[in-house]
Amino acid sequence: MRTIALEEHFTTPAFVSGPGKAFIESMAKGGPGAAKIIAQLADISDARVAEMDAAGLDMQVLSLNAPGVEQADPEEAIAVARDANDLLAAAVRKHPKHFAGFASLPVGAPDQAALELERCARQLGFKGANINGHNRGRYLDDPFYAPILERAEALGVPIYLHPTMPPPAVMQASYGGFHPAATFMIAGPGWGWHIETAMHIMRMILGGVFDRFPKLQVVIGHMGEALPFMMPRIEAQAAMLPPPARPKRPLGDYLRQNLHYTFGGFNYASTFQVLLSTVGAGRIMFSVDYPYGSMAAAREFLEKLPVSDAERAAIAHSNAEKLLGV
Ligand code: GRE
Ligand code: ZN
Repeated sequence: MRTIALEEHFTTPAFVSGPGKAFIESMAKGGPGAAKIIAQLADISDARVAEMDAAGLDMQVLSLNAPGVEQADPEEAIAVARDANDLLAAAVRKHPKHFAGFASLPVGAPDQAALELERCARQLGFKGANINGHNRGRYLDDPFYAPILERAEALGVPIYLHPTMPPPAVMQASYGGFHPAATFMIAGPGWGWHIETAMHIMRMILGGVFDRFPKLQVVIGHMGEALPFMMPRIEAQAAMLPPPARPKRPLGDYLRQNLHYTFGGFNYASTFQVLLSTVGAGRIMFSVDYPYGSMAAAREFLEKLPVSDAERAAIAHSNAEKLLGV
């Protein structure tokens, strides 16, 4: 069974010494496992390919690690994104069966970001873009970012919305007051990253993004970032809003028409069931969240999912083949 993994990360030297410096340094303090992860991130060559072959993974669609260039000033973001995209394109040329690319975009300069997306899709053969959450506290429902969304829709490529740390004001209000490591965990990969991403999607829905760009497809990881769990409740609440505030469609429709989902290391059977019953197997796709997740563990989770063979094949590869053209 062909397996295509969609939330798979790498770093570049310019990212590690620039916009990724603080994040990588705080990760480096995370003990002995961290050094291995940092080394794995830097390799998009033969060692990664060998690990994929050993685990039975056919393709990784690669994206620059969080926090990407979204918190950098636009000039630096433009340069680091372009460099990362060129390095990724070279890796894809060298390993065309194993690797495909999601573009990094200088979202703080939306016209440039739209041009870079077009360059990546048309000239480098990338399959979409990866955006790491908010851009210095501003979210994609802000009309400022419309050129990026318009271009993605016109090119027919999805945007993978990857988590990032909440903006500083939210960090302070909601996540402060613990041991720094506990704050990182609860504001980050343990909880806040996911809630932040779910709220970003809710902003896009309530802000009318998918009404303005009805064909736009956004991919989120982590079995839907808690949205499927909350959907019956928020859909009922939103339906009672007065007409000018009420979304054009029932909220669940956006989840089934404008979003796709990946595992992202949430190899949890109960969470999968909620996602499956909310959106169906046609919108769920395999991913590892490498190197944070284990290729072998994700592959084993996929094999054991209580779904039909046809659904398993859809999740493993055919949904991604349709969405990305890989
Ligand atoms: C990620 O998915 O990008 C990630 C990190 C750091 C820790 C955990 C994690 O960048 O899933
Ligand atoms: Zn990730």
